[in-house]
Amino acid sequence: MSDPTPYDPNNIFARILRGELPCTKVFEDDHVLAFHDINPQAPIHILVIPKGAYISLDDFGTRASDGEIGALFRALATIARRLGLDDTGYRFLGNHGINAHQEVPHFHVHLFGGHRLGPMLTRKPVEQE
Ligand code: DGP
Repeated sequence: MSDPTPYDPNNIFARILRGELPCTKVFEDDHVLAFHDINPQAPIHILVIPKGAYISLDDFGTRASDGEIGALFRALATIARRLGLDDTGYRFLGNHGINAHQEVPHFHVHLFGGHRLGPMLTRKPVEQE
């Protein structure tokens, strides 16, 4: 499913990018900003976002330049290494749309680490969905 609505320039991450809201920054380059999640779900929980206005991976993967896409993946690996997670292991995850419960409509990748992360997904019977 494509992103149904236009990019909202007043979403929380857009406001963080403009410096209107604070964040605890861990990484920044020309294309990427990364900061601690406000509600961490692991000892280390970082949000890695493009500086461009993209709603989700669907939008990013369609419209972003190769440079922006490459920068995001390189930043993920760089941040994980800087935080020492390359030794102990980590997980990166992105949500798109309703089924994945995406809350903030600016594309972001979650980076989790710092302890054993458990199974990738909780299994649930189809009839409960
Ligand atoms: P998602 O469900 O994938 O859209 O995740 C959104 C994440 O954003 C969620 O883990 C909480 C985080 N978050 C929401 N508001 C803020 C904020 O103002 N600051 C920071 N640092 N994180 C936020």
